[in-house]
Amino acid sequence: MNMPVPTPAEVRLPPALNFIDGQWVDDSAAARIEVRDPATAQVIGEIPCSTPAAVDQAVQAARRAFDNPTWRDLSPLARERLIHRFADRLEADAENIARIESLDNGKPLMFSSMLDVPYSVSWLRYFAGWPSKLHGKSITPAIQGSQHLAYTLREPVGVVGLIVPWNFPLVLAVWKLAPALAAGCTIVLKPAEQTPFSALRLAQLADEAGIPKGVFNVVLGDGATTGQAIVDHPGIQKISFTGSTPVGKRILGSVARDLKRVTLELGGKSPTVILPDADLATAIPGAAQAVFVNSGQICFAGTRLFAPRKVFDQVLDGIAGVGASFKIGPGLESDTMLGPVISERQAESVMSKMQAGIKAGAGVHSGGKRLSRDGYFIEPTILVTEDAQNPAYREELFGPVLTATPYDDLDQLAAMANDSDYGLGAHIYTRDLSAAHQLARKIQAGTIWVNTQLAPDPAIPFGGFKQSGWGRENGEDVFAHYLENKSVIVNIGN
Ligand code: TXE
Repeated sequence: MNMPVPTPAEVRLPPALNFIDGQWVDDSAAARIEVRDPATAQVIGEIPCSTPAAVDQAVQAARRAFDNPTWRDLSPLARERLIHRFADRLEADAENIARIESLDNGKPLMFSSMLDVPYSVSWLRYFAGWPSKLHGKSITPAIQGSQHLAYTLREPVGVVGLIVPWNFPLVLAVWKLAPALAAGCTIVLKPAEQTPFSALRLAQLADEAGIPKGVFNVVLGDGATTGQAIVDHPGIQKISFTGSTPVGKRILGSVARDLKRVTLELGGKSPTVILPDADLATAIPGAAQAVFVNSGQICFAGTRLFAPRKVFDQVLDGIAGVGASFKIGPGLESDTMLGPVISERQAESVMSKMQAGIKAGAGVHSGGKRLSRDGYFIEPTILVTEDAQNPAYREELFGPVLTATPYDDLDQLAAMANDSDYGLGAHIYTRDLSAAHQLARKIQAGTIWVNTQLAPDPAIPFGGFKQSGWGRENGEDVFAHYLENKSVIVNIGN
């Protein structure tokens, strides 16, 4: 598909400053971080590595906004209207913000404009419907019975710290802030230092939509200084983090100090399981998309493939063929299907983990190379191993790399799929509905996709088993993390 694409210089980036209390604010005490276009490695901006003082300024603004009657006492329907207006603004800005996302992250403009932005609008619209449906309950007390009237109130937790990674900078910011706004919380959001710009544009759009000043603040910076200052700030009541498992564990240790509420959406090593009866015309492109889209930088990417030995070569050749058909290039180039990975550090990490897997005995079916051009491009790659201890089989590579394993025994499949520290997602391909449901019950993962892939939805809970995280995003379940339940008990007896 041909679509008009701008040059990097034609993309209109928002100011590279913090957005606090509805104002652009610099942090003059902060060191600077360069932001690079991953397709060329050229510097496209410089952001502050905000200090704890700047984080405190944002937290104070968010607290004032939380206590302000213009936000606190907004009726549910008025809150809904405001979030819809925010969605309208985002929709109207779709082309601009998709360009920002593709320049900053490197992802194909086709995807940012057809997936990331429309998905983000849908998330806002879905959560815009919730404020008028968030009710407490009336409860008959078990001991006092009708002598006591008891009911629950659902109250926003307060100021929330939202920490977002670089693989879906816009989508993941909206996954977090849409339910936070619906619940009535106020926000300090830190985008990843590699991809700060779409979150800044989002804050501008929220302000234009009439979200009161101080409700949605963005603070720029790295993890160690700025992210940690958010996690440690006593004025923040809840942290929602998406990122690596080691940082998630570290955050858990930090929030223990003041028992902040926390949700963690961490790494994955999700299986794609092809059953012997599967329609390979569906399974092969599905498995390829599950691992190669977004250059493999998806937490629930299908990175471990299990296919029957009888059709193993056919499946692998098919997946490699789909990978080879994806045009590799900068996100801002027409027809690009596979962009770069996010950074030099990430490219080196993917390549060294791939090499470790090969050194430990994995065969290279296809790909395996970094492209010799500017930017951070890696070929779609398939490694083959039957050794579940191979590092490429066990570790999250977060690049366009599939580890494939043939199987003979159907009864071993669930155990093979579950042989991982992670449990974020799984894909099953089969025509046998009963086999699909049985396997879905046995696989330890937060989301199971059957005969489809990469299809998150705002109404469907998402999160991980095991070391893939704590808590659920999306759907009604997410409100457990943004609302406190308060019980009121009244003696109405004589
Ligand atoms: O992640 P980090 P990195 C995985 C993936 C990838 C690896 C490393 O395997 O290869 O992590 O990526 C902020 N307190 N995922 O190093 O460091 C940081 O500034 C508070 C999976 O980039 O976890 C950024 O905003 N915040 C994943 C965010 O955390 C801290 C998406 C993610 O960065 C912090 C990204 C701290 N101490 C990477 N340290 C997914 N689940 O989708 C860092 N941050």
